[in-house]
Amino acid sequence: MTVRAYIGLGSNLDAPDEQLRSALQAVDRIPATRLVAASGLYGSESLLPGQPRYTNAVAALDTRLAPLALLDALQGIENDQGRVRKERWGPRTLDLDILLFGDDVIDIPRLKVPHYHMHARPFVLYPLAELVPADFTLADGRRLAQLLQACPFLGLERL
Ligand code: PH2
Ligand code: MG
Ligand code: MG
Repeated sequence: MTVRAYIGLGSNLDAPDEQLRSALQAVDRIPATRLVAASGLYGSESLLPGQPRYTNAVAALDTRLAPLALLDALQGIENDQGRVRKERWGPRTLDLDILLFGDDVIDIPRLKVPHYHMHARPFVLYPLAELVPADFTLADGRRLAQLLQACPFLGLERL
């Protein structure tokens, strides 16, 4: 069974735009997984003050992996691209988050889908909106168009 998943990409260290471009190629090489589409790149301030600006994007992929197998593969790519885990929300060369996994709602310690904070993050919602129909609804029933209206804009810039 193939599932359409959406992942959020983010970087604010070591040439963020390049980090995202190589991550997209690496995602397409995950076994049993195909990169279907990628949004443009977006720039914005970090939610945490005093950190470098972020570049973000969203990708659609089709995968036959189970959610945790996909998560393992994404964390492998984060590690390959030099991710060092120190403080929570610290600056990072690459962050790959599973936003949506088909219609699954997942709530286990390692993985929450739909992604916990996506409804309030313009750097997730605007790129996602490039990839889905206007009437798109998240697995938990929330409509993307309504989330976009309620979301702060935070000076998001399409690069
Ligand atoms: N990710 C964070 C914290 N702050 N800010 C922006 N602009 N983009 C991010 O991806 C981001 C952030 C932790 O995941
Ligand atoms: Mg993450
Ligand atoms: Mg994140």
